[in-house]
Amino acid sequence: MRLRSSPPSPFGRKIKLAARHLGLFDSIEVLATSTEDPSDPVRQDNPLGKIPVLILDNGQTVYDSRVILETLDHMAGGGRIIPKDWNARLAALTLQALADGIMDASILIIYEARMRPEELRHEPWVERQRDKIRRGLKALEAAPPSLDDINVGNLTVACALGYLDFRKQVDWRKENPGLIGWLDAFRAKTPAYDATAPH
Ligand SMILES: N[C@@H](CCC(=O)N[C@@H](CS)C(=O)NCC(=O)O)C(=O)O
Repeated sequence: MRLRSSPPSPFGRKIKLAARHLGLFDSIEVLATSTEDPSDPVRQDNPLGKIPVLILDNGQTVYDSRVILETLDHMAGGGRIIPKDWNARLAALTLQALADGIMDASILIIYEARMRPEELRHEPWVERQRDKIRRGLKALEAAPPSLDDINVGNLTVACALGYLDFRKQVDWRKENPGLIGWLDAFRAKTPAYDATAPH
């Protein structure tokens, strides 16, 4: 299989982390991708021009990160990172949605600075995105996710915190110190976390 991604992408990291955790990473070739280059083939594989995209051995393209994680879980036998039990599944998928939302808001802050000319930047809109991140982190700090099993929920939370460490949209270590121990415990349990750090 081939994975279109880029080293800083937190959504791409979800896939690399899960693939390593599931023992599938050796069967994936990572293709360096630029979403900003109009000639990059990613736009043929995903009309939205977003990464990650997984290209299966039969040529089928799979996106977005949630669907790719579903695919990897299926390939690994099912029930490995997406619980089979309905209540546990709902909790893990909802947690993933929250952490994905934190990453979406974090990326929009970066794009505001990177894509928009300075005179068109709108600070209240950036602050609105920061508020989403802060509310999400507060909810996570109030009820840190279980680490009994690595699943799509807690691995996405770890990727979101890692992205904030990398780009520093908010200083979560200062504002949400209750999550520091949580991330340390996740890292200790999941060596693939450090191996997939953004750069
Ligand atoms: N919902 C998507 C979000 C993916 C996403 O936002 N990827 C970013 C890079 S981390 C991207 O491709 N941005 C380029 C663009 O929005 O044009 C997923 O879960 O895969």
